[in-house]
Parts: sequence; structure tokens; C-alpha cells
Amino acid sequence: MTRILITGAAGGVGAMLREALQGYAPLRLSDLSEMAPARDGEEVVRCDLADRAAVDALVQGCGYIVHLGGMSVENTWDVIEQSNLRGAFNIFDAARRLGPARVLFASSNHAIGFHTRETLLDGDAELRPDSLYGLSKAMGETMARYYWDKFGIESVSVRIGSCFPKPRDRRMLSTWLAPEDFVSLVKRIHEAPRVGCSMVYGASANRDMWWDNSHAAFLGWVPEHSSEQFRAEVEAADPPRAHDDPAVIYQGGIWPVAPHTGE
Ligand code: NAI
Ligand code: 15L
Repeated sequence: MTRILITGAAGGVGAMLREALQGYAPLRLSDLSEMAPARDGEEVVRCDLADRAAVDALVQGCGYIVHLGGMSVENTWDVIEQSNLRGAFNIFDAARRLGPARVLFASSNHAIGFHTRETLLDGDAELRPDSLYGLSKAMGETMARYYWDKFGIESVSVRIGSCFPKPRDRRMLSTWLAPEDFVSLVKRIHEAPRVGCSMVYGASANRDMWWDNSHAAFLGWVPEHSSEQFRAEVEAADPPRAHDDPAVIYQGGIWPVAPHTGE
């Protein structure tokens, strides 16, 4: 059975995935931060993704890499560059030299966050990052393309909406990705005979959607959850905003109008 490497295993999504994949395949779990000790079928390796030699050792022997590690919100360019760009480069290049390994790249809706909400995006949508963080995800997707075109390294970039136990505000009623749906997507990407270089919007079967995944139908991924069960609770806690509030104009919410954090 393919050994699966999960980077960012101490994070919110990574820790959830670790539990869900127990017994599914041998797991190598890695993060900069401390993680719970290894159990049966697990290896736990602390590593900075910016450290090329350490990432090489991490990737060795793994056939599938779920690359979640990195700075997951806006930050200075130095931090984003080290964790997200150098980190992604080290992963893809190790997958080339030490693999081949298939890569799931955790991209983000913030790679396309400047699109407005009345625009339905499909597989050909233009990248429109709304932050330095979103820019690093757009660059990661381009890296995935390069490693496929030049070296045949298969990957799926998942433009994750909001992967939390439940939606936290009105916007997330559209962007929510139920953890269980992410787990089924991780497995589909692992089990598909071929993925080439693909992109999937990571959202559950929510009522009001801005994203169309028909280009990725070949994966056979069918999300089974919906944010609808949380609508009443979320709407009661988060009052509606004016139609010209940036928070309701952009798919990225307030990120497009947040301060620029480059020095
Ligand atoms: P998180 O912040 O909880 O986890 C990220 C993990 O990466 C952390 O444990 C952190 O210690 C680790 N990390 C950061 N820099 C590192 C480095 N240089 N070397 C090694 N490890 C490093 O984030 P979360 O929510 O679990 O997200 C996982 C991935 O999915 C991230 O790449 C994030 O950008 C992406 N994503 C998540 C979304 C969500 O709704 N949770 C939405 C869109 C994208
Ligand atoms: C992301 O990319 C972030 O990692 C996550 O913390 C959320 O902010 C999410 O996007 C979102 O847009 O809800």
C-alpha cells in the first residue's frame, strides 16, 4: 500500500485527516510544530518545509503527498515565501527526484478571491489572488502545472473554500467544505488511476455555489454534505450586510480589501 505523506499534520485540517486515514494506508505525518506521538502505521517527523534536505528525507518512500503545510492565512512576504513557495518547491522537486509521487496541493479560494460572487467559476477561471497568501497559492498551482508539463508529476490542486467543522459566517455557507467531504476527496485523488494535472474546487454540496466542478467529474468525487444544516444558526449570529460591502462583493470576502502586508 502506498505510504502517504501528510504535511501540515499538526494543523486543523491535517490533524482531522490523520484521524480519518488511520488504517487506510501507512502514514508519514510531518509539521514544524509538535504532533501527537506515532501510533501503529504512522511515522511522525518534525521538519521545516523550507529545509530542502529535510523535505527530501520526508518524501523518500511516499507515493502520495497531501501537501497541507504552510502559512494558512495572510502574513509578511518573508514568511509566505519561506513556508509556501520554498515549501511547495521543495515538495514538488522531491516528488520529481525521489518519486514519482502524486501530489495533492492545498490551494485556496484566495487564489481566485478577487472574482465577484455573481460569477460562476469553472475549470478555466482566471487566477485572481486577493492577498500575498492567495498569490502563493496561485504560484503553487502554476508550479504544479510546470512539474506536470516538464516531468509528468501528477497533481491535483484543491482550491479549498472553508474546511472547518462548521461554517463560521454567512460567506462560509457558500464556501464550506465539510471535513468528511475533504477526506473522500483525498481518497478519490489517491485511488484514481490517473489525475494528470487537475484542479478541483474544495466545497461541499452547498445551496449557493460560486464554483462548478464539472471539469473534474472524472474523479468521481461527490460531496455528500451541505452547509444548509447550519444556515439558521449562522444567519442568526451574523447579521446581513449591505450589497456594496466588500465582504459580500468578493468571493474572498474581506481579503481583497485587507491591508497589503508586503514590506
Ligand atoms: P493550519 O494553519 O491549521 O495548518 C498548517 C500547518 O502547517 C500548521 O500546523 C503549521 O505548523 C504548518 N506549517 C507552517 N509553516 C510550516 C513550515 N515552514 N514547515 C512545516 N510546517 C509548517 O491550516 P489548515 O486550516 O489546517 O489548512 C491546511 C492547508 O489548507 C493550508 O495549506 C491552507 O493554506 C489550506 N487551506 C485551508 C483552508 C481551510 O479552510 N482550513 C482553506 C483554504 C486553504
Ligand atoms: C483559507 O485559505 C484559510 O486557510 C482559512 O483559514 C480560511 O480563511 C479560508 O481560506 C476561508 O476563506 O474561509
